[in-house]
Amino acid sequence: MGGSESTSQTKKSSAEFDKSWRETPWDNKELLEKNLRELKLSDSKVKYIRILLAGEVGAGKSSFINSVNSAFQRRITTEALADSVSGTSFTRTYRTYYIRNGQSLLPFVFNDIMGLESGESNGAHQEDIAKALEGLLKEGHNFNPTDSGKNDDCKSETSLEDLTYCLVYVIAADKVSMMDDDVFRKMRYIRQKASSLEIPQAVIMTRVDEACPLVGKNLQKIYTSKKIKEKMQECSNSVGVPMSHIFPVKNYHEEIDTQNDMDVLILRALTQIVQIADDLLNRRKSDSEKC
Ligand SMILES: Nc1nc2c(ncn2[C@@H]2O[C@H](COP(=O)(O)OP(=O)(O)OP(=O)(O)O)[C@@H](O)[C@H]2O)c(=O)[nH]1
Ligand SMILES: [Mg+2]
Repeated sequence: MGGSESTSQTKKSSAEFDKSWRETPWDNKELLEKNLRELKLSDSKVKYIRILLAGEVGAGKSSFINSVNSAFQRRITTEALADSVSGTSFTRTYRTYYIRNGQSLLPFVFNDIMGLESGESNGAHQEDIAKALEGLLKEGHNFNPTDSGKNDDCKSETSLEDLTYCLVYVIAADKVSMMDDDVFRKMRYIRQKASSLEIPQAVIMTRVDEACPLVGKNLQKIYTSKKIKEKMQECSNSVGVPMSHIFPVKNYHEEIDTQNDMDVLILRALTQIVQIADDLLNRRKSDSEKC
């Protein structure tokens, strides 16, 4: 064996696993997309299930919604505005994002809320997020931390579509180690609230290209990169969500065309999240039938 070959093998063994530890259908984007386009919810009375995205300022919440939309429209879309300089939260109002499927809409929607920041009077107020989980927050609610909880921004009645069916924490892989204790404290509060409402939770881990140069060059190395697994474990420990519910993605941020590997990770993550959300819809349906 030549010297350079053995050096490259040693390098590989230190940064990469020999085999991918999670199977990924890189050649099957069309099937992932088709299954989502044809998805039928387990309760036909419900038009769509709501997925709530929460996370630190600049974690990539708006970019994830744009990325999902781009994957379905097969072109880059930027409806949920994303900020290029993350300081304070760019998203300030509570808004529902629908994904178009030809002439109709897909049966899942997203809400992107203002980012969590450290300090009581900064970022989205945890009480507002708790209200969003219960489906009580009105469309267009302004997340101004100083006047949060205004009752005129709350609904007195909710429909099945207003409820949240999955809470997704969006965490940037390259920033998870530096996340502020205050942000974790806010997340824990939201987590407790979600658990008391039996709302399932998942993590979208963004910016994998920034966290691991190997993955930055080739996204198919996502599940062979030791660094990415380490970051996923960090997310799992920090927010208390099991590894099986942590989905690493690379969001569209500088691309001008959609790309197969990015779409596969995004659609795969979405498939799992929608399934988790639909399980709750099914449980709620069975419970209401028992009453
Ligand atoms: N390299 C890279 N950059 C990303 C990725 N996802 C998001 N970004 C960038 O990160 C920055 C913040 O993204 P946003 O989507 O605005 O974050 P947000 O969570 O909505 O932030 P707030 O609305 O301010 O709370 C933007 O400059 C994005 O382009 C990713 O996967 N990789
Ligand atoms: Mg945003």
